[in-house]
Amino acid sequence: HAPPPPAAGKELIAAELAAARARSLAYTDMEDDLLVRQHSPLMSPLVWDLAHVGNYEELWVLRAAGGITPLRPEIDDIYDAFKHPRKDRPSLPLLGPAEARRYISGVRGRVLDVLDAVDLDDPDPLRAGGFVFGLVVQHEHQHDETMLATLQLSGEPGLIQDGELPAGCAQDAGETRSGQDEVFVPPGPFVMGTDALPWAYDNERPSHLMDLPAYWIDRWPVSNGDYLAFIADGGYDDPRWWRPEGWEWVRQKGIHAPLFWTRGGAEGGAGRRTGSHAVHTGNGGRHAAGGDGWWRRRFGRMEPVPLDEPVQHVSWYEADAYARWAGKRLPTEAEWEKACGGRRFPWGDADPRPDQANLGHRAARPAPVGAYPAGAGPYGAEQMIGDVWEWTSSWFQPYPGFRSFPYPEYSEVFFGETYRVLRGGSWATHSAAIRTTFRNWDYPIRRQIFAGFRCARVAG
Ligand code: AVJ
Ligand code: FE
Repeated sequence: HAPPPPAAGKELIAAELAAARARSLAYTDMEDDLLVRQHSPLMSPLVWDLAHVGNYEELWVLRAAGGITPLRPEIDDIYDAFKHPRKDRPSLPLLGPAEARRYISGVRGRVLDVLDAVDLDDPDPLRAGGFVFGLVVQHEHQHDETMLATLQLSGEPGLIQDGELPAGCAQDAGETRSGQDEVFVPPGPFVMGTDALPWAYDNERPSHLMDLPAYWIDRWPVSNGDYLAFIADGGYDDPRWWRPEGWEWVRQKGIHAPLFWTRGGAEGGAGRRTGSHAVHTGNGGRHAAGGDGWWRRRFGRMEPVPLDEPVQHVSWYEADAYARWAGKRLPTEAEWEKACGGRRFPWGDADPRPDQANLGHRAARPAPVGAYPAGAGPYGAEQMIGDVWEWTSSWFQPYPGFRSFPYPEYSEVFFGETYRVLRGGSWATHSAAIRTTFRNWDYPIRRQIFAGFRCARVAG
């Protein structure tokens, strides 16, 4: 198995804490009304996420690791995700935006004092290798990605900066890939999960041997162009491709395309339906090949669907149906992980370079399919990390020998046949919160997350 990267030093930890906080503050730099409003019953008001990340730091770094007397124990209940479902959070006595910012910055000052004083070689598992700091850094980035999904759902324009993909992104503008290429993964065992990565979550442990038969896996995520072929072929109207419960769901909800897509162009239904929120823009000519009559709303702006991007905002049911239509199936999470070669990242253990993966919200969208040949894994699969989360066929279940740490509500209470596993991170995922062993999960009907998929099939 790959050697562990050196345990994070204090300067690196402080820089990661600062980067996560800069991001949370940037995503909440808007009028109070937009922060306290609930944009969707699926999501918290943004001001809940903001204070929740501070409360989580207070619980884990200050109280659990630092032994510090509680600062604001009376607000613990409000920010306990298990006590109040998201739809109920607007009616809680939440800290207002200014108070939330003051609270989290006060907590953060003390967190830096704990970091100063801590011994990173302390065998206590909360402190060893800076685990508890990794816990809160990753937690904040996960909530930052959730905040982005909330802002995308809101339809509000002008709140999210749309940067350019870096020059390292290899695909020339306008080139469109059609169809799918596959890579072969030979039979044999591989080490799934990790014991070595210091910031890995309990659900990634322990590492264990998995022996898989040979299989093919798509070289790239399924693109919008690929997905349009499924739509054009009547994929949403043919029960042959769907799980019974998925079929019932698309019928009942009238679903016929990914979330945020609409047919009929700038003057069509989309603009009217989103009312004053819709601002029709071009996209710098980059997506001249896009459209096919389909438009999408992205952070409050309408644009033609770019055919060359990985499809996103599809549910597990849609991914599963597409795969069956294509004569394939979704990969298991073991197949997905083995295709990355048993390393921290598909290319090795080094941090992602800008020419290897689209991570960390450089641009507010996935990069075109084929943009990252330098990020390929040992079997040739590309864009495993970044761009879009990838649905797998697997339920979120514990690995053999799983032990809950540091608390059962991170992973353990979600195990079972309720949530499907997603892998690889999206354009909105920070590099500190992703690796080939990282496991995300959600309900199979969820579409607001930045999720797409690739297909696989058995060899022979
Ligand atoms: C791992 C993304 C499913 O957001 O529900 C945040 C992460 N856990 N706070 C979620 C999480 C506690 C979790 N996911
Ligand atoms: Fe949380």
